[in-house]
Amino acid sequence: MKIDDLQLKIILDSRQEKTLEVQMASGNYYVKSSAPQGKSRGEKEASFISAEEALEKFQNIKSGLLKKEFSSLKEFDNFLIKLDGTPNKSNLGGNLMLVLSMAFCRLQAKEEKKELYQFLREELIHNFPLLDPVLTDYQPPYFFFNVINGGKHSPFGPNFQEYLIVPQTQNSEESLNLAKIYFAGLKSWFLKNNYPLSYGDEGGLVFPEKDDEKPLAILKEVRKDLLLDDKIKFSLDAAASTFLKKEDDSPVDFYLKIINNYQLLSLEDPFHEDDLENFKKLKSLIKDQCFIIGDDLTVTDANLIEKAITRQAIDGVIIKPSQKGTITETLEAIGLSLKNQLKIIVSHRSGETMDDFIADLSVAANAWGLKSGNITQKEREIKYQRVKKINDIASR
Ligand code: 2PG
Ligand code: MG
Repeated sequence: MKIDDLQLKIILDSRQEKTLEVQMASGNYYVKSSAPQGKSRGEKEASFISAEEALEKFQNIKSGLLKKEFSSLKEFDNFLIKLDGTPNKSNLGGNLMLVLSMAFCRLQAKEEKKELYQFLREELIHNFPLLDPVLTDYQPPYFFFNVINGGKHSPFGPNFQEYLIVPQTQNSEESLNLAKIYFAGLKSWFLKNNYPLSYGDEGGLVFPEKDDEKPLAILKEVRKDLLLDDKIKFSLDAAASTFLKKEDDSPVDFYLKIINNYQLLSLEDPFHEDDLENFKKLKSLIKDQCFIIGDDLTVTDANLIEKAITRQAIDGVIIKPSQKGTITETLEAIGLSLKNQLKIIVSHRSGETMDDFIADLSVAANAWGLKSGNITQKEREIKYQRVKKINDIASR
């Protein structure tokens, strides 16, 4: 494929911070992609450069990209990786490389007259032929809605970053309806108990007290009042690197208590990202009672995921293209995870845009989950809605 036109501009994300949008055209086709940005970033994520710096870098590489003919996504991404020439993408910036890589996928899918999720599924199978017999149908992900924001995503409150509800249905419409009903119930509880309604970065409520367990007790009470005990489960992203050091005493017993008391479905990043030993310890103590998920621990990197698998430290991984910087490498991380029967949760970032690429990615990978914040923000709801639309297309 030959790119005929390529533009980069600065737009604002859901936090009103500057981020990147690429416009790419080939023949009759034209696409747009934009980059999300995280606040609780893993140490080993691809580098991130400022929007202004990205504009400058872009001007240097633009003519090279317009001159060349690319036969595949892999060739395009490898070209970018070579141009960057660093192990962590600190030259071109993971965010600049990602918008280009996502736009190329969208354009190639259009050229091949495929939906984006179909194109991504085929890329995955092409690179991992072993997955061909596994990825035969489309199974929509469970939605992980963030209803209380803490940690770095909130001005004050608990250390834990995300209190999530997971409706126990893969029917997107039903899941969205349950989220609406539940969140209305949670807001009523806040008002009744004289807590103000204010919102964190991902559209969930801010809980004003520095207490990690109380939000879970509230979630449980609301669920019971709404008679939804058998329809909704809870998950947690502790994002522990933001408040625990590797050498700190690890709160294993506290986690055992809350996993048990609230029957948590999954627990993401319970320890510091360098503390693989405690991931392993907790996992061995809880068996399959609750799934342990790596995010800052694994940063969508095939090597780090492999290491965590070897040490039996995780049951699943968060997949965020923005942690890695190209879609080819993101698909490598997904392929390896699927091959090893890890659960996959495809995830947004705390600073989001109207790009719904991750929805297609979650369907392409038959991901177990899609984590896209709360439906109170349009940048987050659009991803859940896209999965719903894909289900309609796929079932036609
Ligand atoms: C996370 C993410 C998204 P951030 O830790 O899972 O929820 O947060 O984008 O701020 O890194
Ligand atoms: Mg996380």
